[in-house]
Amino acid sequence: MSSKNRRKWKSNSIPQTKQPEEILPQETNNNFTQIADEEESYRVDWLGTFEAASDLGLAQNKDSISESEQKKELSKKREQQSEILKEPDERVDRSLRTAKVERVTKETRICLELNLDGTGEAVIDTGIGFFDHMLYAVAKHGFLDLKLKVQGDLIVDGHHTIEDTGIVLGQALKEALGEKKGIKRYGSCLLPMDETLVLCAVDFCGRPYLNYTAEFTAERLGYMETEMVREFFYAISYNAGMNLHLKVLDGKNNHHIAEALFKSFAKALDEAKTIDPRIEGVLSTKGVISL
Ligand SMILES: [Mn+2]
Repeated sequence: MSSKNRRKWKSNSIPQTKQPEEILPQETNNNFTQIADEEESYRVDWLGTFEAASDLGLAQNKDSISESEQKKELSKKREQQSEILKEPDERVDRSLRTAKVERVTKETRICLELNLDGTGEAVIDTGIGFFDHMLYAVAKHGFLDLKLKVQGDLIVDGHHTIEDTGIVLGQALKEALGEKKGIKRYGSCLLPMDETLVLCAVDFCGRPYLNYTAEFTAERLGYMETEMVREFFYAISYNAGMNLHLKVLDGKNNHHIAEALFKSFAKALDEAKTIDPRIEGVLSTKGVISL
């Protein structure tokens, strides 16, 4: 667009001083004769651009044979690359990063099997429906294979069942991660769920820490007390030896808030546990992440 036309365009796009009826043409037919010279040159300017574009299209058609050959070559290369990526990395043996933890107390009896390099396949039965719903979300979005059976003293309440499940899942995470060689170590996620927005950041640094900011207006969700969400994450962070930050930035619906907390945790966890082939040994200037 020429500078003259740009000025014209600019002045036309600020119509505050004119009433709509003054701007709109009285007739809707394409009466070009009513258009001022300046407007005409503007149209011609753009027509020229369209012509140039179609010329380009014709030129591309002339080279269509070599272009299709190029495309073929590119898709062949991509295929080769995906074959290479299918080859198992020696550090990502999918049967290696697993753990099985059994824990029996007078309050709970827990059996948990975990595979960090899973597909999200899970069989979960804690006796608390809403808690199961949350843990299925963690397995799915964290790409964890999880088998979990909990028999807790639900006759008292859900406290021991949820807290002890957090302890066992934390222990399993720690065991499955082992020396943490090659893992990204840090992970974070900003997870939306309708009106709710939750931030989660984790570091598998070996040091336990929980920073949790969430408020619920409901006392319970199904048979799960909302105050137990914090207890669960506290137990995980202390038993896995991880920094865990969870912050509800926005939210109204209690179900959304809880679910977004668990899902953001799953996503952050998935990132942190992922093996990055660029990392030799552990990702730490100390050369070791405390266990
Ligand atoms: Mn839900």
